[in-house]
Amino acid sequence: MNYGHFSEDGKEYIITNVKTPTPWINYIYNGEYFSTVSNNAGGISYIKSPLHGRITRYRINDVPSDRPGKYIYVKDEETGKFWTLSWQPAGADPGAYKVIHGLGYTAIESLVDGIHARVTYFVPMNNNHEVWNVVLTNKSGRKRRLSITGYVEFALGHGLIDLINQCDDQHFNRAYFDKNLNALFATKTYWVTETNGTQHQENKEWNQWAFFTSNLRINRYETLRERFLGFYNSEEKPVAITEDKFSNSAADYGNVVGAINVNLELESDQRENVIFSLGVLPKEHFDDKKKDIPKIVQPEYIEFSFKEIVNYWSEFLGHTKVETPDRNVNIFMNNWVPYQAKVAFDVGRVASYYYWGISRGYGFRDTSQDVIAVTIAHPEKAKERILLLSRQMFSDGRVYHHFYDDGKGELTRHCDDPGWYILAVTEYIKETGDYSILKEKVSFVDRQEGTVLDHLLAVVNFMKNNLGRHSLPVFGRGDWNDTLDYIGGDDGGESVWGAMFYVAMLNKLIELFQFLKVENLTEILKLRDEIRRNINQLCWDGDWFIRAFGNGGMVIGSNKSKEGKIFVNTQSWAAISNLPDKSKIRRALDSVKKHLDSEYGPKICAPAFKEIDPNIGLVTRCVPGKKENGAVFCHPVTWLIQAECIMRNGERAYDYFSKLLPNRVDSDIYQAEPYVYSQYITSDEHASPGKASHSWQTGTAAWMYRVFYDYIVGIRPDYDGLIVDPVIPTSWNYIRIERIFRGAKYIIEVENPDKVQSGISYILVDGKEIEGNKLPLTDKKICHVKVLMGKTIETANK
Ligand code: IFM
Repeated sequence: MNYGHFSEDGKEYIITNVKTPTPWINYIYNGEYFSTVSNNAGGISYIKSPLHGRITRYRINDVPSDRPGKYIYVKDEETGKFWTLSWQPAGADPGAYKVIHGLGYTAIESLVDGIHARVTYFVPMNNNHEVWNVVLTNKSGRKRRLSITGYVEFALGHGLIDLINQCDDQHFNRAYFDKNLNALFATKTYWVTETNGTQHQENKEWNQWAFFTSNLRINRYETLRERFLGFYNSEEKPVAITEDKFSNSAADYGNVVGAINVNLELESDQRENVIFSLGVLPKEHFDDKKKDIPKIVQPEYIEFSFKEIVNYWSEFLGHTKVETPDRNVNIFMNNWVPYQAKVAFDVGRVASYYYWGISRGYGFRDTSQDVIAVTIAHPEKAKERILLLSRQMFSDGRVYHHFYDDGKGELTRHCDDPGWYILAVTEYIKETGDYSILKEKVSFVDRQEGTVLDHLLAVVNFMKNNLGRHSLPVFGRGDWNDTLDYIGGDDGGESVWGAMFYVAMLNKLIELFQFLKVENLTEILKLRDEIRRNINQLCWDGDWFIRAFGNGGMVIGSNKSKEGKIFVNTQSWAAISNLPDKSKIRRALDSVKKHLDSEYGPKICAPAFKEIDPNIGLVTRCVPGKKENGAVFCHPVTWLIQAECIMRNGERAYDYFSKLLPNRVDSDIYQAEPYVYSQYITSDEHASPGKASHSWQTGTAAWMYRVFYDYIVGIRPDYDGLIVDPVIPTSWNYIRIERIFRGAKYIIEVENPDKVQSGISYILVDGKEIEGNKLPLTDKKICHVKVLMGKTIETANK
């Protein structure tokens, strides 16, 4: 069934059938204040951290799902009929609603009982609150008297404690209404700042006051959930609405809510603005700041802040633009993929409909990879994140596998984590030319002094000290694949992907050091060459590379294995790590096509594990066809696409790329949002193939963004210029790219009259032919580039 479509300009996804198979959400935030909003107005709000700064509740995995949220009830004072401005929880006919998810905002339109409404949810750039901007138009042909109620359920503080210790936590909740400020306030006089559930009772209070206000005079209010909903009721029929019962009293205990009620009369065809605003003020500045609350619900401010947020996204997205013959691709690559990548970076992958933001903090590996989503447009943010990552590293190169904003982290033994730091730093420098970051001082966890360069060298040291029997990386508690967590039992086997990854990251570091003419690279070169040699000599299985060595010579990912015979990552990274034997790489990638590709895209491994193997790990305990056990895991598909581009196979790269486009599969099968990538798509080894899950917070977006621009249209940064190296399907006769790089906008027009997949005949920069395929750095603001694809120049295969 069709639930929606992109707007003409691709900047909005318009949901025309709000009964979507799962909540289809969007993120509205300013970097400190975050809010998720689904097509039915469900979602959470938090300040800075979904764990420690939870403002509102969201009932996890409850029924009905996707509740509560940011609800607005409208009641006709004469007839008593009421409804919500989102279909859930108390909407009329779903056909009366339309949802527009935009870049930085969500709007819900409805026409119920002759009242047209458009409520736009967004978070202003510079104030920590969310706006629910309602425009109501009376289309009923008669005068109407309406009662309008905004409603939220508060959590107030630590999200996990709110779930597991509500019985005691509720004794610290307070809420009251301030008539002068026309605002309801709520807080908690107790705050747990430990990351996990704990018995430790801290001697402090939540550092925020939540507020909920409106631009119209609030006549009635409610502060307790049981009083608003009624005890055996839900948000569908709150007694406060059905029976017009608001207690207008404060709460000093219990499940605290914010329900604020305003009245509005509308003549026929009259249009009016009702603004609700939910936000927080730090307690430290509460007395000073609270007097400004009435200002942030004034229509002029709302209009100004909305423009600001729209401009923010347009500036971010303006750094890369593409026009290909495929409109759908253009929509994703100009808007939704970089948008998703930035959201994942900002949210730190911790909060979504699937991830509740209460269990794990930032992942070191995920966070490092997310850096590549922002180096182009917001390099200062990338740098900030690199420095944050640096502080999670020990002087021997080990890093916290995940960490929290309170400075706590967990040390695990994943073999890959520290290596991703090299990716983040080198990509940042390539993009910006900011070599000074290498000298930036930043402490290790266990040592005060250190520079970013010291951290990079510590990673090399970690790699050197983490080699096992075959001089390949000791697996530890996993590599990129978290579910290969018991390979080799507790001692850890060896990761072949990890070996390729080490080689790839060492290559990046060597490239940087050689560019900087650093002397004496012998040690690093020796380490890289040794691992590379071992991969070549020990890990080739005949048609592909094996995945791992376990205990007692056990091999994982071999043709001789009963299950999990072939894994995608050890084939794609053979290319990415630039192994010398190209025929093996070609053959390995052909094996992927043959054994892993499917209707829904290439699978992570096959056949999926059906028998539990405690010597391999969690992957074998997962149902076949889901997650790491043989699903189409989208993140590694981006590397496969990169690998095919490296091997000059534009057709195949594009085929994989197209298969993963989120709106390709019928939504009744796919179920997740069709405008963003999901972590995985259930594969044909499961009874419900094609079902996507864990949308939004996946590394797929950052990588797909970069692999598309860097390797398919092929414009990628290098230390001294911009490489031009498109690898495209033969059906693309033309591409136009705009790319901002080191202060200049490169407008690049690529023609492909001979229908080749790769190769360049000539490149003209501002009318002059250049040698090679690297656009030089320029002082100009705009640089016009013409590229004719063909077969003359041997393009740099980096
Ligand atoms: O690589 C991991 C990631 O860090 C978290 N999600 C699952 C991926 C694969 O196991």
